[in-house]
Amino acid sequence: MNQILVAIPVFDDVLARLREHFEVDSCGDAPITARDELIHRLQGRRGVFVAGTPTIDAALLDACPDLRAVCSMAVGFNNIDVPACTARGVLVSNAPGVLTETTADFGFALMMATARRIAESEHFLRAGRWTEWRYDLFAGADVHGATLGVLGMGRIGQAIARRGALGFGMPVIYHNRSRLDAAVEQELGARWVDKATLMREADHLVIVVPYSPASHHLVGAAELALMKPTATLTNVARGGVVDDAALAQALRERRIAAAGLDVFEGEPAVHPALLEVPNVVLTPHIASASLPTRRAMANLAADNLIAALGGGAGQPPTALNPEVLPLR
Ligand code: 8YV
Repeated sequence: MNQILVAIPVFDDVLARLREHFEVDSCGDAPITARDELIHRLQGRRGVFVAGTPTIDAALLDACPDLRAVCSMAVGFNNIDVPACTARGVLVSNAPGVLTETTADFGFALMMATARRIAESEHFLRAGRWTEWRYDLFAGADVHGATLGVLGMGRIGQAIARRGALGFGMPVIYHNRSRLDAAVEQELGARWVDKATLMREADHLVIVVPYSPASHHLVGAAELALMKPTATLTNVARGGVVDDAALAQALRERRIAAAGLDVFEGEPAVHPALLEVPNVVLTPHIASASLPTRRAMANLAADNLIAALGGGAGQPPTALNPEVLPLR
């Protein structure tokens, strides 16, 4: 039996499935975050089960010559150097599709919580500060009928656009490197615009673009300056796509109305300036966190590992570099 390392905590039933095919070294309840420990535990191991962490780069691969498959239960794979894996004959898989609708639900909910000031008003109530009704008490922005701007129109962006267009009567504008097919644009009622127009015209901007060096600080001070003072910004993509320091400043100066953030530069650390401003809803990277979806994500990563290394039939279902198959 091949040996694998499960480097993050995972459902017991998924672990049990893996044990049917592998000798499993599991981190238990404590994710392996220290790089030295990760390298040590990967010696002699052919596969590793990860998520959006830890980082798997060329130096780690060179230090772990037995590794042949890196299977992640996240859709985003900016923590894994895929070309370095391919060059060394290491298979990489991610977990697309299974989390699309759940993540879109959350993105839409976070946008609504941001527009309607739900977190801020809850803190006010819990603090015992609610003493009277006022016409302007936590008055925010409307969602229905407002212009939804989507930055990054992949699967999740489209699912968010669909919610806005069909459920809330929102005109949808989007910016993406490539335009959608005309038929999909029509179904979503979505119009492609350049990035500056997106920033200027969106009432509620939702960011769903994958992180790469090309999307680093895609939204910084210059972009924020284009936004309406009544607009909101929601990020369910990756930390680093937004310049968090510039965003905190824009929120403090009320140059935009509010933000909703599920992801942060350098998370789990959060930029201290963001913790100081009231007009931001902060959540700990949970957009895909419904139990059924997290289980589906974990099982998809397990399917990939089993197909790649566990004697399972067929190809790994969501390999990012199937050209390395068959594995050495
Ligand atoms: C994961 C995500 O929960 O799939 C992704 O890309 O961002 C989330 O669904 C996260 O990456 C876990 O590390």
